[in-house]
Amino acid sequence: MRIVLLGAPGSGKGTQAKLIVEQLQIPHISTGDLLRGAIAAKTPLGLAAKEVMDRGDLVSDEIVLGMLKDRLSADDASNGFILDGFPRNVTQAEMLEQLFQELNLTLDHALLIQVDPDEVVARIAKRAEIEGRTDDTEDVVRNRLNVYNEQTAPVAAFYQQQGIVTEVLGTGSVEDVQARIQAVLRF
Ligand code: B4P
Repeated sequence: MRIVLLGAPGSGKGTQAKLIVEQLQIPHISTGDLLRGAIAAKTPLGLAAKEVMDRGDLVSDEIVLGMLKDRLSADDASNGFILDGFPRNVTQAEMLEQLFQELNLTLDHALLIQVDPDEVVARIAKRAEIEGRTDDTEDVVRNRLNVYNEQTAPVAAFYQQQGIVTEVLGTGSVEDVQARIQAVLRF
């Protein structure tokens, strides 16, 4: 099964993706995690991405797509995968569609996790205390929300035209959200 997870920063995409992969035994491919890995390894790509991520802006489409192409070609992705954090804008959605055509793949589900902006800010403030991510400060989170509304929200409309979007309420406990997703994916 090939799934795209959409939702605002802090909507629970990463949290839910980890639970879905346990059930479906397919890899969790998070562009945020791939970028943070490149930053930790201090690669040239990571150094370029860090500055952009620390502002809460989006890293260039070319960098992210290059990373993703390599990851999707790995053996463990041959039976499906969950894409978490990609596509982040309509250009990336179009690039992904082209990549799928080249690889002869189809997308089965686009899940849109819906959470209020106030809840998102509160969740990320809590994560900031625990993990200290440099893009989790309040100002940067507000910018990330603006970027989401301007650039990522239209991606849902893109997939809506293909009839593969399901909206899932992202509030309540992690288990509540998981149960809603399970009902959609039927596992
Ligand atoms: P991401 O790593 O994708 O970060 P995110 O949007 O904050 O999502 P995350 O997965 O961390 O949050 P989650 O909802 O799981 O992106 C970071 C940056 O990388 C971007 O700003 C951008 O610069 C760059 N980037 C990534 N992909 C890109 C792309 N394709 N193109 C360009 N740039 C890109 O969890 C949030 C918190 O909520 C957690 O602490 C969790 O414990 C908590 N939580 C989850 N579910 C909950 C629930 N039900 N109740 C209460 N708390 C909950």
